[in-house]
Amino acid sequence: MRYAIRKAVAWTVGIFCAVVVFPAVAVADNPIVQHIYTADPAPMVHNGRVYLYTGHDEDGSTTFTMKEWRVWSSADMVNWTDHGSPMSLATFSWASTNAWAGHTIQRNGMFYWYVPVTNRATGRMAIGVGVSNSPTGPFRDALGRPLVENGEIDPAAFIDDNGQAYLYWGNPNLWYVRLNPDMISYSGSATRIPLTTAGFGTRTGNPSRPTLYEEAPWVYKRNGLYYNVFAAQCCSEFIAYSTAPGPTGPWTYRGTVMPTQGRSFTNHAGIVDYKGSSYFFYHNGALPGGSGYTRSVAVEKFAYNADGTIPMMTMTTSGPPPADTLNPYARQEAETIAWGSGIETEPAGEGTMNVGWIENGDWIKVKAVAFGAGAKSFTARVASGAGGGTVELRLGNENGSVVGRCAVPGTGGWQNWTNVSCPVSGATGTQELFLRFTGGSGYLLNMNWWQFTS
Ligand code: FUB
Repeated sequence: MRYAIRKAVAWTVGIFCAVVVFPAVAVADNPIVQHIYTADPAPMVHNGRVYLYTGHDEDGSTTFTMKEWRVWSSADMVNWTDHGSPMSLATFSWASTNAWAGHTIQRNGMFYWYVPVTNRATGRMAIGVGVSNSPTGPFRDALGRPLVENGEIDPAAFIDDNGQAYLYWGNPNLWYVRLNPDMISYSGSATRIPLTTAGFGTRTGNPSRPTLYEEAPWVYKRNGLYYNVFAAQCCSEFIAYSTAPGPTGPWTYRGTVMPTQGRSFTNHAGIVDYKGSSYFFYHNGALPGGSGYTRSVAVEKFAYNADGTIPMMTMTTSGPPPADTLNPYARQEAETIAWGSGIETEPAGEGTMNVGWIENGDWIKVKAVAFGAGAKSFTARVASGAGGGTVELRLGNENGSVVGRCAVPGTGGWQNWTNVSCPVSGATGTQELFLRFTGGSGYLLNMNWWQFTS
């Protein structure tokens, strides 16, 4: 996957150079993550950050091979921090396979992550719930058994203004239960939402499924109106939505949010408001090797129409503009990335994640870096079980002007961390910063975090 992505980036740059004759080109920022395949986005805003919960399509997956879930976060919608995998099939002792599309919600300082998995004992899909006191986990199995089980998938939780919480899920049906305030039990029984064509649109050519509703409900409330954004029709899916005056309906079909597009035959929606704008998350097969089973999460910024309807959106490779700037004078995780070429990540021995498997020519782009009057020096937390290398600090693109060069020595181990520093000159204003790694052959170094001084 690393080789393929690096080749694709080189191809992109080559094409741009040929067409617009610019020597330097900023690559696209969708999909959000480049070093692994991600699917089934579930964004959540908490304490000024967007947390993004995703599935993980394994490299080479040909049939939804998914073993873990992943967490990412951002303060600006363009640079995303990799928080690794705080929940996997192993979290649920009763689950066997299929770490599919989940949803995380916060209540009373706790975070509840509802996920569909196969129940080993029954062989059916069931909904489990992970719980943590942190949005980035680790999550533990709240119940030691499924919360609900009826062979259907794709849970989405919603807490109404009066405190009543609901869990929606389903394919081929659409179900809900009323969750209790503890969020891990419910009152009453699972109720089926009537799938009428007035409520969910008309599907042709499939008499057993007369409405467009397929799976992946995403339910929220805005200005007193309840929205259910869902994956429609199969296959390929598109994203559609319905609205209702209450959390359980009656629903009215409102049309398409995102038409069928891209190389994935599924799609999966998540919507949040953040720093004054609205954002629509989805997935496609946009990375090299991408397909319906090797998907990638992407995001678009949008504005509701004045009447509350959602405008139709198409997939872009550019993604949204930065919602904020990034402060280079605060410590930044190396795994906070707008676009990574050739790199991978792993849990760092001293905490958080680190960037690793760095080879000559690999690079990381960080967007909207607010240097202001100018940076004077750069410090990075690095390790190398080989001979080390150089971190080049470039502006604008990976071949852009060099404002600093930091030599990294061998440290005797890939998790033997040390700080290296170097002077910086010419880094002013708000820039796209590229950390470009150079050196000999093989893996050069790992990086845990970096920070400039002014
Ligand atoms: O990722 C596995 C399944 O594909 C999800 O549960 C569905 O929503 C579809 O995206």
